[in-house]
Amino acid sequence: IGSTVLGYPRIGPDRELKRALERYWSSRIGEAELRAVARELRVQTWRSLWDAGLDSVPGNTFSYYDQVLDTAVTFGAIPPRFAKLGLGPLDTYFAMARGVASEPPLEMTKWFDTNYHYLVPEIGPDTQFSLADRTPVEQYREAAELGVTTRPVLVGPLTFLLLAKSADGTPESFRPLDRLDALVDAYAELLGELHRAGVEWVQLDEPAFAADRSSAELAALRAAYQRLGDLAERPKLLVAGYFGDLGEALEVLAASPVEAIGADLVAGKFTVDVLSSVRGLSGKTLVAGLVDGRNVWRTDLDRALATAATLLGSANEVAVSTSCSLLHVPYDVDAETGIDPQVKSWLAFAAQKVREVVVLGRALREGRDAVADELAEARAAIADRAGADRVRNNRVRARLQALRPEYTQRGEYDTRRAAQQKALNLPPLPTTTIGSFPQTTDVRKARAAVRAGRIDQATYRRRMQDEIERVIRLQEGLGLDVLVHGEPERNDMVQYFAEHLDGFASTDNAWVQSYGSRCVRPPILYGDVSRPAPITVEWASYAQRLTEKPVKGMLTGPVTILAWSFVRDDQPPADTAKQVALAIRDEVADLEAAGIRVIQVDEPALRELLPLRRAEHGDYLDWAVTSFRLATCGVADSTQIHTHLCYSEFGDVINAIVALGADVTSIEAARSRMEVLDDLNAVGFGHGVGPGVYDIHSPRVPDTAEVVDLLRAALAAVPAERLWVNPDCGLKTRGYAEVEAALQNLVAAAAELR
Ligand code: THG
Ligand code: ZN
Repeated sequence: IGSTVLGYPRIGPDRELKRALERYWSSRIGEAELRAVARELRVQTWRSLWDAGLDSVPGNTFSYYDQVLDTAVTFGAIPPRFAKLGLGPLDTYFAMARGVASEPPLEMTKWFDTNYHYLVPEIGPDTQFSLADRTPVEQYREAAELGVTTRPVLVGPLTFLLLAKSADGTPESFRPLDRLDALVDAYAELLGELHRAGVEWVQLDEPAFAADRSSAELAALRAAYQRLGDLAERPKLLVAGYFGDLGEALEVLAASPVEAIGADLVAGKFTVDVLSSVRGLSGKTLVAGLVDGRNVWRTDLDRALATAATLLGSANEVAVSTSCSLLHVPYDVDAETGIDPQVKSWLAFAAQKVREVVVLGRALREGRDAVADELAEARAAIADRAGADRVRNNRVRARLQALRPEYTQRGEYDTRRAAQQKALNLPPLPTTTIGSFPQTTDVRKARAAVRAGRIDQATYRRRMQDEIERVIRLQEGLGLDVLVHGEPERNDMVQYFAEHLDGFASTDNAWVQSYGSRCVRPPILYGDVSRPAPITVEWASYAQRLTEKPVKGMLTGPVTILAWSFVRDDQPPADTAKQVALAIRDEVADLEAAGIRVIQVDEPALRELLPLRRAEHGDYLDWAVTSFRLATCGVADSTQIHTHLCYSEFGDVINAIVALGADVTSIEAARSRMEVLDDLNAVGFGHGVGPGVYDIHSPRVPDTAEVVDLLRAALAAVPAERLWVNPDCGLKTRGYAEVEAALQNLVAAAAELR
């Protein structure tokens, strides 16, 4: 295999695929035009990987929406509710991804602990697996015609079934994994066709084994790869497990007939140490994931080579690769013109990482002298970063050293409650919103104009103030109790803070696919974090001056800021989180001093960063909770701290939610009929709670009776003194018409129950 990468971005260096998809969905272009854009992106990717000098180029890495959905379609796992629509193949595919008027889409959820989201296959006892689509074979041929030999990449059968859910109406005891034999038959058929098409290597991705797995699941892994390995006519198999240590699965794979194993040596902290003692590996190729596929830093090539050297005896061949697919990083550092040149020189995006892999491969094969210049350049960049002034801020470090236990302690909840009630004088069942109001075209235009220098700061400030005033008057008119300023000045809840904190760099073109056609531009957290000046105080106090009602200050929490950024790899994330927490703590203190009596610190990503291995949960939750408390515990008893969490399935973090200690926690609950309240009760949660009473992810307006109904359900679990009334998330992506109607009904429902 030599040198390779496990996968590549596909949205396009300029988000060409995003634009083509959105034009296709709105009928502005036809299928042929969309397919032409897709083909051009594939051709570009193959050419650039081939020209860069990779020994093995991954194939089938393109997807119109999602690779898990592709796998479902390849093997015919199309739920009957989509098959019966009678659409062509491409529109059936998009119906599964996005839904149609009559059918909701497949559920979407996070791809392991990344910021990518996949579509959850629905598998039942009757799902008929077959080789229903031959895209992997066709794309192999397409690349071959251009003179590029590719290694088709597929989601492996175990990971596919472990990520799937049971189709509605299947027996309680049914698990998608029960269908492994039937699915493996279909994989066997595909491997046969690929072999006949001339494919030498196929890559099967099994990241599901970087998480804790039962012995039954490990046995299933063994059986499946024995079965595929025993096929008489097949390509050679590379099984790649990434996002952590494979643990026992590594031994299972090493004992199987597959020819190569991909191991993540970046996220897999123990893998290097165990590789030499794994039996069965000596006859195989080890695809060593030495270049971080999930972060944006240049690789320390000397260290990577030293690691590779220790592996040489453990396998028949040591190939060099990325730790995982490069899907999770942006395309090209060279597309950034706004980043400080010094910081820029420390970065490697997908294109640069491909070159690093090639250099490592040549160093291993031809010796270091063959790539002496490249190694020297990398060494200089690594040294420059390690010694750079801009990375270290001694004041921040001293502050972190001097943390005392009382920084994360507050008064007793009952005392706080009484003080807050006195300060705020809220009615029972207080009503509020999560923070953001719809972003109008005017607001977006004003933000773009000030960035481009077309309007000056004073004009921009007046436009934002007008918008804030409009939103405050709207909330007063609706009769809400705790108001918000609406966040017109913010693009994204993480990007906004990153732009105002030292230690972060913002990018212009560094887009990463989040799901389907949607992308994010994570900021780059490169140095010690500090807050040069107050960030939100001006907006919040302007809003507060407009009204007698309390206005809630709105901040993003340290864990979420880390989760949605590229973070530094030169210190533990716990230290980085605490630095961010101190910056937020200062902002909280300034808001309080400016007369803001309710402050919300959002942590929608608390669940997202949870490690894949249970053994690591404790450590993570410990620093996550400490960081949140560090940010929020510096206030008087009379200041009310809120937090917002975006999901309702938080079984693994429920104790941490209690430990955050916020006075009021708003959570998603409408879709689960308030069941989360019972879960919170079960762990002794006794603070204020605002279970979302309507789902903002849909344009539907709930009527008053429906909200009353949900609130009655909530009152069965939570006493009226602790219950808040709010939607289940921010309103940024909605339109004013539906938001006004929904909030009117929400306020009416609270009034009725009062
Ligand atoms: N902010 C950040 N990261 C996130 C989320 C966020 N990661 C997880 C989750 N939320 C992902 N969800 C979305 C939802 C919408 C979009 C992206 C991720 C989206 N993006 C615009 C697009 O692709 O057109 C671009 C937005 C922009 O211009 O900045 O709609 O909330 N940081
Ligand atoms: Zn939310």
